[in-house]
Amino acid sequence: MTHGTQSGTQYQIWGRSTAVERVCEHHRQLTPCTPGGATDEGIRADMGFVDSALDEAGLLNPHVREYVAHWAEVTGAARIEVVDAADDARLVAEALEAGELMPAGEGRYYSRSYHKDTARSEERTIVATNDERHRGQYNNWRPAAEMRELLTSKMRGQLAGRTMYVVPYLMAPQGSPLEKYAAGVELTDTRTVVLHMIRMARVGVSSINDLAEPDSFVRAVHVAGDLPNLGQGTPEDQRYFVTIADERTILHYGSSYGGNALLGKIAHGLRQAAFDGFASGEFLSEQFLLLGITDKQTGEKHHVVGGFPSASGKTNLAMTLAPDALGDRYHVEFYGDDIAWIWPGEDGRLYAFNPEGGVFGVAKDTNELTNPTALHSVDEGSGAIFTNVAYNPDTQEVWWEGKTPQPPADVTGWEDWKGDKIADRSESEKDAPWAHPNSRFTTALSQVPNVSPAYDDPAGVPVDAIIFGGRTRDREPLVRAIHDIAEGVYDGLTLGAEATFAAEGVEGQLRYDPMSMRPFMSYAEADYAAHWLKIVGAASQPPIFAHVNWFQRDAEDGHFLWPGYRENLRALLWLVQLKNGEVKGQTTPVGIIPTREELNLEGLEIPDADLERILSIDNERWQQEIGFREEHLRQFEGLPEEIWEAHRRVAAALEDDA
Ligand code: OXD
Ligand code: MN
Repeated sequence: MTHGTQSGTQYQIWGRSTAVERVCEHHRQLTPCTPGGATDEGIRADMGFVDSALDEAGLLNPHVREYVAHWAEVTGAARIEVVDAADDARLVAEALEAGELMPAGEGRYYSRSYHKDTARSEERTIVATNDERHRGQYNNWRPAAEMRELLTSKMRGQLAGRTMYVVPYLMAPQGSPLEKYAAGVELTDTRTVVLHMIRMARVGVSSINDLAEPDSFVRAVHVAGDLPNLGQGTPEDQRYFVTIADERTILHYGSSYGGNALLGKIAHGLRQAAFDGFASGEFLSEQFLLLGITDKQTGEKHHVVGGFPSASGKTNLAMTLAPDALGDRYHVEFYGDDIAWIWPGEDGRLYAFNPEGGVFGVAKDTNELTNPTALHSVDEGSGAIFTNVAYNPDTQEVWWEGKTPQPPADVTGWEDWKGDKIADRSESEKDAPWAHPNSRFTTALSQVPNVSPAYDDPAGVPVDAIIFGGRTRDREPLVRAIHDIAEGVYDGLTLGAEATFAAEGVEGQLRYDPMSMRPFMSYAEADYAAHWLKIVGAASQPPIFAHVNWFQRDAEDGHFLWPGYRENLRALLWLVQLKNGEVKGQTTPVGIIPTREELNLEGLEIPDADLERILSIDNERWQQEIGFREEHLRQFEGLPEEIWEAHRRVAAALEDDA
């Protein structure tokens, strides 16, 4: 493997690309076959074009070859192109030429998705297996055979006359102990999906040629379909996003956006990997950030992983810098903002790495205050791709809500995320957002200014703390730490965020999102809880657990009681000190919280009353919460007794303390 630089971006280079067309030999012409132009026998005879493409690319793995040939035949692809990260510049040039990308300054690009294809769709996402015991509350379980047949019929013939890109990838640093779960081959009909995969994974044939178990790779097929005619969100919705977990096959039909289409990320990196981790008993795959904190005075380094439901600040925390006042002493390093694979190491500690190669971050509200690191990771020359933000083709600038307090004053040239001119908006349209709320930036990890030099280390890093953080306007203190493993896992299972509007739920009740994995659960929640107990329990030096909350508000005027953003590091520093036995904290029924004196507030002004509130426990609200939790956990039949015991211990401690 070598490294190459394109427009200032470093990509890992694994090999060469190749494209070979299906040639209609029975017509003796060197043109791609057209739909309906050949008999079945003719098509089969013509499948030699697949072999030629794979030969030319040096793709030797016989199982991969068979898989590619199978889906080339099903989809009727006219042309096969095997992709390597080194193809990026050429593919970008082709996408610019085709209008799929537009330039957004030097070495940066802009794209729009179909306007009804802008987010993951949880209702259309299914985990299928051959065993109904995998049915859970959240995974929309269906039988494997039924889904394979349905998806095959949807994909049949869809690539007639078109290219099928073959994207071999690795969701792990090369050489990691979990490599056997990391290899995959995405087949896709969409060039911008290929460009995203190059940024989000390690792409090239060497990732699948030299597998210790050559048949151990994820088969991931993506067909976008006819986007304007898929009935998105209607009773006739045609979209299906299916992971057949026990066959390690992913079949996604009907989208070209984000996790629906970049199959290495969520479908493989989370759903499939979570299932593999459970089935093998070897690891956890979680929607977690991963960061490192170095104390420059002592040289000690600690690593934190953590799960946060959407809109609870996960990416901002993952990419945080130390607050200015503490910057001389502490350095924070970024490893990952969305996925961590976690396993027990031989030394008795838990280890983790980020399986992704890039960041697919939400653009909205990203600015110099909330996340300067993210902003600089998409600087000119970064190779970043923006999707569905606002765009000015005259100046090649991009903008999204919250990038600056106000949108550009001079609207000349500006277009909203759908491509409509801002200047042409009618009075009733003028307050509509310029960017889609789920607009994104995609950039390689290597572009993040404070990325750890060890981000690509296959050995991973030892985990000192596992944190969960929701968005809760009252009740949850700034940080509460939990030493007991079962209580920690129980806390993760009861993680949630407040419904955004009271109308979405009962006031003060959370939308529970266990471990922030609700949309990615691939097997039954009771087994998931047991697997967590097993993996963390296997560590003789387990990490400390904690729950954090940056979002408590004043009951009267609603102001946030804690300033958030970079200041959040102060809560993590206290947690690390607690783990190291340097502070004791105060014990409460729901965990250990810092005393005022223990929290490092150097350089931070915060009113006494606010501090008091975020460092105390509201027993009455907690007792109400215990009732909600009980209802939530009851859905999971067969939940391990340790989890129920933890629940009863916390409930009894609250009663005693009332
Ligand atoms: C998500 C993502 O949808 O990370 O959670 O893209
Ligand atoms: Mn995510």
